[in-house]
Amino acid sequence: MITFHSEATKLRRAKTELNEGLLVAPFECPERVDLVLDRIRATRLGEVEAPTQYGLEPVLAVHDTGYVEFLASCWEEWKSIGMAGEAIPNIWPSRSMPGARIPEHIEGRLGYYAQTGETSICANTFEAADISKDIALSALGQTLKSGEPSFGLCRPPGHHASSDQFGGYCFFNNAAIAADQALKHGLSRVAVLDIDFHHGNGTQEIFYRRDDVIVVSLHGDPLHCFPYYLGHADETGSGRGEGYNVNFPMPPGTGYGPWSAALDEGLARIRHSGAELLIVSLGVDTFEHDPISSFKLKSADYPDIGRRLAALGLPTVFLLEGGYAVEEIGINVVNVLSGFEAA
Ligand code: SP5
Ligand code: ZN
Repeated sequence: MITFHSEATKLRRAKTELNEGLLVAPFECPERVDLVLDRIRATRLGEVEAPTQYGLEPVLAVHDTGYVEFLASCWEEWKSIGMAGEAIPNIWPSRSMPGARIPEHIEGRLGYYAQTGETSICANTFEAADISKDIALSALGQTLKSGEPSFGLCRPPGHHASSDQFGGYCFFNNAAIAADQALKHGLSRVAVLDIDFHHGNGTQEIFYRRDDVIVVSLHGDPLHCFPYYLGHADETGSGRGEGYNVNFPMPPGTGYGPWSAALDEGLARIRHSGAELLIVSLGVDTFEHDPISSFKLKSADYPDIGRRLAALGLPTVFLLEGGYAVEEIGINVVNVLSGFEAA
């Protein structure tokens, strides 16, 4: 399987994440990329190629223009007024002050375009997000051309990013951008299967009213798990999108037995949807020792995930999302990919 990778994803090197009331070193760090890449090379999974540049048009097809302009200029503006640390949002248009107008001050704009407070914007955040989406589109291009599976070693991840908000370490929604471009290349239906521990709220929001992309997500129950406010089973899509959003929330502590049963149900939904391409939002923060998540999957479970995905028989693009348990992230990601190839 060909992997698409760029060292430029490591240009974003945030120093701070708000976690448990403290500013800590971010879980979503550049070293994650090296751990996955090292394992790809050690196992000889396949070639590693540089991405092609696709520009901003595919981004603007799923994200709001004001949001993209904000991401492009946020860090320079934040610095220019002498802010001491990284750009960390601390106020939002919340339920009691929904405020339709976009503020001019960068602090107000930062909150307007933010979902969450743990993710800071620092130097090269926009550049890394831009490369991450190029990696996703390069993987898509390869799979559309060859019919063979491909892997985009995306960083930063994408699935929490909605049409006009960043959060959960995500800025551009790589899977959504790829799904949308696949349709523009002539496919009539695409499936996004999100197996990251966290609900893919951004992907859900982007496609909620559409029937050309079926979005299936397996995740920690939002009553107990980040992102808390979206991802329930009764969110099934709206308008012509009704029936094309499928959520499988599961309680903290869920192990591979019930998780893989939900996976099979999700795969059946994708099969019946008539999707012609599968995009997998591949997070491995379902791992038992992940530092911020609470499922109990073991490294030995991941090849079986790959085998089950392969049984769908669709052209498949894997895009990296979360997974934070250092060492094992490489093993678990490559276990999925090699399980897929061995099937
Ligand atoms: C792409 C992705 O996986 N993003 C996840 C972002 C989650 N960020 C906030 C997590 C808060 C978890 N708090 C639980 C603390 C357990 N010690
Ligand atoms: Zn996650």
